Amino acid sequence: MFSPRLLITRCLLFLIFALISNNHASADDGYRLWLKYDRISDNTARTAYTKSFNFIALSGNSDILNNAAKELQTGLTALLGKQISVVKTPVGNQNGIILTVSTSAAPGDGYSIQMQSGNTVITASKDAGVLYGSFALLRHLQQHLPLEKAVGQTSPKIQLRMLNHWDNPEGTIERGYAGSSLWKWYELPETVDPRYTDYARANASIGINGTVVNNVNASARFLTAEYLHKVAALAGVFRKYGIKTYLSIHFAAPKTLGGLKTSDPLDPEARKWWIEKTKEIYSIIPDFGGFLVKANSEGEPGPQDYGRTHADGANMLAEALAPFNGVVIWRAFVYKADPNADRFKAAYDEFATLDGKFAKNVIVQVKNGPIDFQPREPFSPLFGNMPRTPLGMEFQLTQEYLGFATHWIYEAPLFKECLDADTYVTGKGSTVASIVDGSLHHYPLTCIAGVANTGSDRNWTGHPMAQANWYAFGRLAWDHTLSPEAIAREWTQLTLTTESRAVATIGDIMLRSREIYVDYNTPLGLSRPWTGSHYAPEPWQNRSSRPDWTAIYYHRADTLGLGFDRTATGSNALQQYRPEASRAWLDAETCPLPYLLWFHHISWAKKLSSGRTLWDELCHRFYTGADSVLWMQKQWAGLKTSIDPAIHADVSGRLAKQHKEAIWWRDAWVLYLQTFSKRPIPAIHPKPERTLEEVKRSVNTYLMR
Ligand code: GCW
Repeated sequence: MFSPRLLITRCLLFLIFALISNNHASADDGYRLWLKYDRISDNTARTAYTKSFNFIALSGNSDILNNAAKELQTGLTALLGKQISVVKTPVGNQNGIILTVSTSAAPGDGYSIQMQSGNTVITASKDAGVLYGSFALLRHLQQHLPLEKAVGQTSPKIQLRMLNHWDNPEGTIERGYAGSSLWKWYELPETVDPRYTDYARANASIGINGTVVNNVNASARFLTAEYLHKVAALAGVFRKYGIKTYLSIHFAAPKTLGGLKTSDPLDPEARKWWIEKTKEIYSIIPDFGGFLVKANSEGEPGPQDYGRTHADGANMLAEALAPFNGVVIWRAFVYKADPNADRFKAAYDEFATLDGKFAKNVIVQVKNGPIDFQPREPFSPLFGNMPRTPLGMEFQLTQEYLGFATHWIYEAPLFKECLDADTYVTGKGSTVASIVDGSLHHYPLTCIAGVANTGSDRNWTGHPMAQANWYAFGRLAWDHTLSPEAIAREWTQLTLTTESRAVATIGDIMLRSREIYVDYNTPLGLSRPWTGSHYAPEPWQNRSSRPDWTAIYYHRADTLGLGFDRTATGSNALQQYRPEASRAWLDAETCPLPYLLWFHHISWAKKLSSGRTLWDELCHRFYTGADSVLWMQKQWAGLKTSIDPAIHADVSGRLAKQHKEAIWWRDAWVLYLQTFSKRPIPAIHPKPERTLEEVKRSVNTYLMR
């Protein structure tokens, strides 16, 4: 029987359901990253934009320009909910977007956005600049900012803004935590996954213009014709978004692949082999970018196998690449198995004396810190000490030592800390950033690389919040003066929500996340590499084929105290810095606490500037760090109504695991260090619920998985 009441109830239920589902159209799987283009809910902003964008005028014709127009069209149509067409010339006196290329525009890859006679004009001197400007405009609109505020001009401070993928031919990723490789080598080149286009869009949207597709622990297989054609298929997608493709090479390829007797960089046959191979590469990938090289590092072959230097090796490759304007990016990540050496000093010792000996098209790529992507490191002393050799920066986006894809760490503060550090090489203000962007030493080539955190996981980075690290890297590569706060806000608005309360809360969590992690993982300047998984701290690891592959090598805990003496009474690594840069670090009394154990062996009972003894301060940090994850959880829980439910649940789960592990990691350190300090855990902290042996066992069980 027809019942009007039932009908009304049903209608109401339907309306409620429609409202809910419209709010979160469908569960968000994170695939769209920061390029969501959800319809703008702010009516005032949307109405204003709607009036301003009636067409997109593009007179030029190239893949990159067409992609710029296409992106604007897709983005605007979705953001405004109205169809906008791409035309050759502006339509009458209607307002629209005009895309133009002009030689007098912003230098390099830069662009300008101007308002002219009601039109929004994006001008650049290169097609890629127009693409970057188009993404910038979309970014602006996604934040619902007044259109006039988009006006301005910007050029990137660094020329080569690259991702380094540590992807292997069989589809695994070294230190990758978001699934397997994005590159489906088996299917390529016949099948080209549309995801490659989305990867390129994401990169172009933040100004990344280069990608090294394979692991620096390189397989020579990538240099075979078979693989070069696969790589060419990727390059074919990437170039349409202004991205050049590079390869990591295996230094011994002349021998292993070419069948030569030697790969000696001074051997004419080996040189010829590279010249021929490079010609072949350019015949297949005409705009190939160049080679990234890990040589004489962690067992990789290199010029030192033949008694030659890094410069000899790099210059051989540079010679082959020069006719094509290709570059060699030679990594400075080296250290020998010398039990008496300090790994901290290795890169400087091997490279500083080679300054000025590299060919013009060589960049030496230096990790931000002297050891290895630790949660906090002082800046590498190589920065500033090679004024005649372009030095590139290598950051790590994949969280090898930062809790993989489980722990939420926003890395922009870590990147900034290093970029803003003052080397004092030419006096105050000689920041690492001014070296990397070439302004201090007038480098002709400049480069910044991020070891990618992407993989085949639907949301690209495993942890939904780790997308922010990819994003922040690109934004800082473009402009290292941007603040981590501003980037966090921008990313959150583009990716998660524009609700101001939620944006503020998420920003707060992001900005504190790295410090919290440092506290429960490596406080006061502890470091923790060893050969293992690099996940949970295992400070007890004392056995390995080489001393610098143990954990005890780094923290140096003993009955007297803790920390690595790098002053004149120890390894004297501090001497590698300018006196003004190392002054505060030299003396344990003045050394800022975050760096204390990097440079000093401190006795357990020593009173620190905090007023606590070393032991009590360590306990304080480990406990506060682990407790602060609870704070992160609470903050996040309060955002339930502002965030897509799927993403909210995903992050909640990861935070719960992070909290559990923070306690476990705290316990691992505290219980282990207590065997040396012999001091009680201050009464204000609860005692660990397990013994050291139990903690060790749980780490082993974890590793067995
Ligand atoms: O941090 C270490 C990693 C290795 C990596 C190496 C490097 C690619 O543990 O997995 O190898 O650094 O940067 O070369």
